[in-house]
Amino acid sequence: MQCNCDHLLDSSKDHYNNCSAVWDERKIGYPCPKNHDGTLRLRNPHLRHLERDFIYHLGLDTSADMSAMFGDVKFVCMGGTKHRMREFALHVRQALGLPATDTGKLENLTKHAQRYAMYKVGPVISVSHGIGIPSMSILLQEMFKLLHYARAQDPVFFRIGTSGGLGVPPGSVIVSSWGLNGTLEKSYNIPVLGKVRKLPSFFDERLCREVQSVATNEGYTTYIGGTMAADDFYRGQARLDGPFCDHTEADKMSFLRTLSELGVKNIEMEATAFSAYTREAGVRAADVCVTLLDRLQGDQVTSSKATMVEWENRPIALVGSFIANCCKRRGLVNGRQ
Ligand code: R2B
Ligand code: URA
Repeated sequence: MQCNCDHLLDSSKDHYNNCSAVWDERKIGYPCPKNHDGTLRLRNPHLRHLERDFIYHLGLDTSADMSAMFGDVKFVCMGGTKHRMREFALHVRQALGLPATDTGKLENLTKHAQRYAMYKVGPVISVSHGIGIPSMSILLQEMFKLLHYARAQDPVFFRIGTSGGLGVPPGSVIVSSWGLNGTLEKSYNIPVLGKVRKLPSFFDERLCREVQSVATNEGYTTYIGGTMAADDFYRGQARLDGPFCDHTEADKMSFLRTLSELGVKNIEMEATAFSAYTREAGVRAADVCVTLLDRLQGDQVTSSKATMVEWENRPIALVGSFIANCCKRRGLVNGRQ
């Protein structure tokens, strides 16, 4: 098989994980789902029988001209809140030097669906995913379908978010190398037809390094490290400040130290499913989160609004400048809007 890496930043000679040349070596168990032209092949034969596919939570269906609407998409950036993803879209519009629409407003493309907010600026989609794996993974799967129907080539996915840090100063940025679930496995475990399926939860190493390489790190550090994805903010993250708590401070500290020894740098609520599903789809992805506190020092998020805004801008700026660098290198800045 020939290498079909598209060398986003040329930071190293390693292949991306979804390169056809290395896919089989990685013994994933099924052929590379990426076509040679970089479009996504979905591994679901049932989809062929659908005359029209309703992508319910996005309020779109395949009677629309998906290629005209989304065929030029190269980057999809997801994050928890509608507000943050609107800010990200505005940031990217400026970073890519794209003109504003006549009204200056960004159109939410999910229209009547109301669940998520999705914006498109040039070759970039910015879309909110809510909190936690179920909400994020529905959106992620619908984005795969949308980009498949649109025949978008080699799309790269990002998640920008917040997290609790482990032994790093608050305001640090973590690019996740893998996701760890609540029972300390590097997998996303999902029950299917009454049986638990375990999907490995690793991110693309080369993409992680490329993202870290564009960090300016002005006054803070950008680390690459493991990320625990919990299914809860309180007990599930060993907090002592939830409405229910049946563990002691010593239990909490011992658990957090174990995580730290395993290489976990932060705790959030999506990394396992995000890495596992993007890997299964043959899509490269990076999870970039700022830490709002050091969990070895406490549980409550107490920073001021101004500090929080400044910290939340760090993943926006980092992913924004990664995308701007890639677009510049490839002369991609005059995409449709
Ligand atoms: C980080 O922050 C959210 C919970 O406050 C959740 O989406 C996450 O991963
Ligand atoms: N988000 C989380 O999931 N955990 C934190 O501690 C902070 C933000």
